[in-house]
Amino acid sequence: MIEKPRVFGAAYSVYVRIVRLTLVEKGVDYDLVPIDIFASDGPPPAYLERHPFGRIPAFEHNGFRLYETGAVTRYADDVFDGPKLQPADVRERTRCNQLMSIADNYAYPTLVWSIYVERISKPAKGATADEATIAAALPKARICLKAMSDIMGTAPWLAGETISLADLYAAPMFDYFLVAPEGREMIRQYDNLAGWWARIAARPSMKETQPIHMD
Ligand SMILES: N[C@@H](CCC(=O)N[C@@H](CS)C(=O)NCC(=O)O)C(=O)O
Repeated sequence: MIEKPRVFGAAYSVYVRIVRLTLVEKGVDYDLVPIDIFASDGPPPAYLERHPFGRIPAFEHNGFRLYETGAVTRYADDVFDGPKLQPADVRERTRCNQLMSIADNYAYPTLVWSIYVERISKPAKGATADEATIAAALPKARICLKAMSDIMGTAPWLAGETISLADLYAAPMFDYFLVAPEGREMIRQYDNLAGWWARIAARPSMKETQPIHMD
Protein backbone atom coordinates (compact mmCIF):
# COMPACT_ATOMS: atom_id res chain seq x y z
CA MET A 1 0.00 0.00 0.00
CA ILE A 2 1.32 3.45 -0.85
CA GLU A 3 1.42 5.62 2.25
CA LYS A 4 0.50 9.28 2.14
CA PRO A 5 3.40 11.41 3.36
CA ARG A 6 2.88 12.95 6.76
CA VAL A 7 3.98 16.46 7.69
CA PHE A 8 4.21 17.11 11.42
CA GLY A 9 3.74 20.73 12.40
CA ALA A 10 1.41 23.72 12.40
CA ALA A 11 -0.05 25.84 9.61
CA TYR A 12 1.40 29.06 11.08
CA SER A 13 4.98 27.84 10.56
CA VAL A 14 6.99 29.21 7.65
CA TYR A 15 8.93 25.96 7.32
CA VAL A 16 5.88 23.71 7.54
CA ARG A 17 4.33 25.82 4.80
CA ILE A 18 7.41 25.38 2.58
CA VAL A 19 6.99 21.60 2.76
CA ARG A 20 3.22 21.83 2.20
CA LEU A 21 3.72 24.18 -0.77
CA THR A 22 6.17 21.69 -2.26
CA LEU A 23 3.71 18.80 -1.90
CA VAL A 24 0.80 20.82 -3.29
CA GLU A 25 2.85 22.05 -6.26
CA LYS A 26 3.86 18.41 -6.93
CA GLY A 27 0.19 17.35 -6.70
CA VAL A 28 0.86 15.03 -3.74
CA ASP A 29 -1.81 14.31 -1.15
CA TYR A 30 -0.50 14.40 2.43
CA ASP A 31 -1.64 14.51 6.03
CA LEU A 32 -0.78 17.41 8.32
CA VAL A 33 -0.30 15.99 11.83
CA PRO A 34 -0.69 18.84 14.33
CA ILE A 35 2.35 19.74 16.45
CA ASP A 36 2.31 23.14 18.16
CA ILE A 37 5.95 23.89 18.76
CA PHE A 38 5.11 27.06 20.69
CA ALA A 39 2.58 25.40 23.04
CA SER A 40 3.07 26.59 26.63
CA ASP A 41 4.10 23.12 27.80
CA GLY A 42 6.16 22.49 24.66
CA PRO A 43 5.65 19.83 21.99
CA PRO A 44 4.82 16.26 23.08
CA PRO A 45 8.07 14.68 24.40
CA ALA A 46 7.74 11.84 21.84
CA TYR A 47 8.03 14.43 19.05
CA LEU A 48 11.73 14.79 19.85
CA GLU A 49 12.20 11.26 18.49
CA ARG A 50 11.15 12.67 15.12
CA HIS A 51 13.05 15.93 15.47
CA PRO A 52 15.81 15.97 18.10
CA PHE A 53 16.21 19.75 17.69
CA GLY A 54 12.55 20.33 18.55
CA ARG A 55 11.60 22.29 15.46
CA ILE A 56 8.80 21.86 12.94
CA PRO A 57 8.31 20.33 10.42
CA ALA A 58 9.14 16.67 10.66
CA PHE A 59 8.20 14.34 7.81
CA GLU A 60 7.56 10.65 7.19
CA HIS A 61 6.97 8.74 3.97
CA ASN A 62 6.80 4.94 3.73
CA GLY A 63 8.69 4.58 7.02
CA PHE A 64 11.37 7.08 5.98
CA ARG A 65 11.61 9.72 8.68
CA LEU A 66 13.20 13.03 7.88
CA TYR A 67 13.61 16.56 9.21
CA GLU A 68 15.22 19.76 7.87
CA THR A 69 13.11 21.45 5.24
CA GLY A 70 15.84 21.55 2.58
CA ALA A 71 16.25 17.77 2.82
CA VAL A 72 12.50 17.14 2.93
CA THR A 73 11.67 19.32 -0.08
CA ARG A 74 14.50 17.93 -2.21
CA TYR A 75 13.43 14.38 -1.28
CA ALA A 76 9.81 15.17 -2.18
CA ASP A 77 10.89 16.67 -5.49
CA ASP A 78 13.00 13.59 -6.29
CA VAL A 79 10.55 10.83 -5.32
CA PHE A 80 7.14 12.17 -6.30
CA ASP A 81 5.74 12.67 -9.79
CA GLY A 82 4.72 16.15 -10.81
CA PRO A 83 6.58 19.19 -12.03
CA LYS A 84 10.28 19.29 -11.19
CA LEU A 85 10.99 21.97 -8.60
CA GLN A 86 14.79 21.86 -8.90
CA PRO A 87 15.98 23.29 -12.21
CA ALA A 88 17.73 20.87 -14.58
CA ASP A 89 20.24 23.47 -15.72
CA VAL A 90 23.25 23.31 -13.39
CA ARG A 91 23.59 27.06 -12.94
CA GLU A 92 19.87 27.57 -12.28
CA ARG A 93 19.91 24.62 -9.85
CA THR A 94 22.88 26.13 -8.05
CA ARG A 95 21.12 29.50 -7.87
CA CYS A 96 18.07 27.68 -6.47
CA ASN A 97 20.26 26.15 -3.73
CA GLN A 98 21.89 29.53 -3.09
CA LEU A 99 18.49 31.20 -2.69
CA MET A 100 17.28 28.49 -0.29
CA SER A 101 20.39 29.12 1.80
CA ILE A 102 19.84 32.90 1.70
CA ALA A 103 16.26 32.32 2.85
CA ASP A 104 17.36 30.07 5.74
CA ASN A 105 20.24 32.13 6.99
CA TYR A 106 19.31 35.76 6.30
CA ALA A 107 15.69 36.24 5.20
CA TYR A 108 13.94 34.08 7.81
CA PRO A 109 15.53 35.62 10.92
CA THR A 110 15.37 39.16 9.54
CA LEU A 111 12.09 39.42 7.62
CA VAL A 112 10.05 37.11 9.83
CA TRP A 113 11.48 37.35 13.35
CA SER A 114 13.02 40.80 13.55
CA ILE A 115 10.39 42.61 11.46
CA TYR A 116 7.07 40.67 11.23
CA VAL A 117 7.13 39.26 14.75
CA GLU A 118 8.18 42.60 16.29
CA ARG A 119 5.93 44.88 14.23
CA ILE A 120 2.82 42.69 13.93
CA SER A 121 2.80 39.51 15.97
CA LYS A 122 3.97 40.83 19.36
CA PRO A 123 1.63 43.88 19.41
CA ALA A 124 -1.27 41.59 18.36
CA LYS A 125 -0.60 39.64 21.56
CA GLY A 126 -0.43 42.78 23.68
CA ALA A 127 3.39 43.00 23.85
CA THR A 128 5.45 46.00 22.79
CA ALA A 129 7.43 45.95 19.55
CA ASP A 130 11.16 46.29 20.06
CA GLU A 131 11.87 49.28 17.82
CA ALA A 132 15.64 48.87 18.15
CA THR A 133 15.39 45.32 16.79
CA ILE A 134 13.29 46.53 13.85
CA ALA A 135 15.63 49.44 13.12
CA ALA A 136 18.67 47.16 13.17
CA ALA A 137 16.90 44.64 10.90
CA LEU A 138 15.90 47.08 8.15
CA PRO A 139 19.37 47.41 6.54
CA LYS A 140 19.74 43.63 6.70
CA ALA A 141 16.34 43.22 5.05
CA ARG A 142 17.43 45.60 2.27
CA ILE A 143 20.51 43.43 1.67
CA CYS A 144 18.25 40.34 1.45
CA LEU A 145 15.92 41.94 -1.07
CA LYS A 146 18.73 43.39 -3.18
CA ALA A 147 20.57 40.04 -3.26
CA MET A 148 17.41 38.19 -4.28
CA SER A 149 16.53 40.82 -6.86
CA ASP A 150 20.05 40.68 -8.34
CA ILE A 151 19.97 36.88 -8.59
CA MET A 152 16.48 36.89 -10.11
CA GLY A 153 17.34 39.50 -12.74
CA THR A 154 14.72 39.51 -15.51
CA ALA A 155 13.52 35.92 -15.00
CA PRO A 156 9.88 35.36 -14.00
CA TRP A 157 10.84 33.19 -11.00
CA LEU A 158 13.63 33.59 -8.48
CA ALA A 159 15.89 30.88 -9.94
CA GLY A 160 14.93 31.10 -13.59
CA GLU A 161 12.20 30.30 -16.07
CA THR A 162 10.15 27.90 -13.95
CA ILE A 163 8.89 27.91 -10.39
CA SER A 164 11.33 26.16 -8.06
CA LEU A 165 12.01 25.38 -4.41
CA ALA A 166 13.63 28.82 -4.18
CA ASP A 167 10.23 30.44 -4.73
CA LEU A 168 8.50 28.08 -2.30
CA TYR A 169 11.13 28.89 0.33
CA ALA A 170 10.88 32.64 -0.01
CA ALA A 171 7.10 32.95 -0.41
CA PRO A 172 5.97 32.10 3.16
CA MET A 173 8.67 34.45 4.51
CA PHE A 174 7.49 37.31 2.29
CA ASP A 175 3.86 36.60 3.13
CA TYR A 176 4.63 37.52 6.74
CA PHE A 177 7.14 40.29 5.93
CA LEU A 178 4.63 42.06 3.66
CA VAL A 179 2.07 42.34 6.47
CA ALA A 180 4.47 44.87 8.02
CA PRO A 181 4.34 48.38 6.47
CA GLU A 182 8.15 48.35 6.29
CA GLY A 183 7.98 45.21 4.13
CA ARG A 184 5.40 46.63 1.73
CA GLU A 185 7.41 49.82 1.35
CA MET A 186 10.67 47.91 0.76
CA ILE A 187 9.43 45.51 -1.92
CA ARG A 188 8.10 48.46 -3.96
CA GLN A 189 11.72 49.42 -4.62
CA TYR A 190 12.36 46.17 -6.54
CA ASP A 191 10.12 45.84 -9.61
CA ASN A 192 11.16 42.25 -10.32
CA LEU A 193 10.45 41.12 -6.75
CA ALA A 194 7.11 42.96 -6.72
CA GLY A 195 6.17 41.15 -9.96
CA TRP A 196 7.38 37.86 -8.52
CA TRP A 197 5.27 38.37 -5.41
CA ALA A 198 2.15 39.01 -7.50
CA ARG A 199 2.81 35.76 -9.41
CA ILE A 200 3.58 33.54 -6.43
CA ALA A 201 0.80 34.97 -4.25
CA ALA A 202 -1.73 34.04 -6.94
CA ARG A 203 -0.76 30.33 -6.94
CA PRO A 204 -3.54 28.05 -5.69
CA SER A 205 -0.89 26.38 -3.45
CA MET A 206 -0.42 29.67 -1.59
CA LYS A 207 -4.15 30.03 -1.00
CA GLU A 208 -4.46 26.38 0.08
CA THR A 209 -1.71 26.76 2.70
CA GLN A 210 -2.57 30.30 3.89
CA PRO A 211 -2.12 30.58 7.68
CA ILE A 212 -4.27 32.87 9.77
CA HIS A 213 -2.33 36.12 9.99
CA MET A 214 -1.94 37.77 13.37
CA ASP A 215 -2.87 41.17 11.91
N1 LIG B 1 16.29 24.27 10.05
C1 LIG B 1 14.90 23.95 10.24
C2 LIG B 1 14.17 25.22 10.70
C3 LIG B 1 12.75 24.92 11.13
C4 LIG B 1 12.24 26.01 12.06
O1 LIG B 1 12.99 26.90 12.52
N2 LIG B 1 10.95 25.93 12.37
C5 LIG B 1 10.38 26.88 13.33
C6 LIG B 1 8.94 27.18 12.98
S1 LIG B 1 8.80 28.04 11.44
C7 LIG B 1 10.38 26.24 14.70
O2 LIG B 1 10.15 25.06 14.83
N3 LIG B 1 10.66 27.04 15.74
C8 LIG B 1 10.63 26.57 17.08
C9 LIG B 1 11.74 27.12 17.92
O3 LIG B 1 12.54 27.91 17.40
O4 LIG B 1 11.80 26.74 19.09
C10 LIG B 1 14.31 23.41 8.94
O5 LIG B 1 14.92 23.62 7.89
O6 LIG B 1 13.29 22.72 8.98
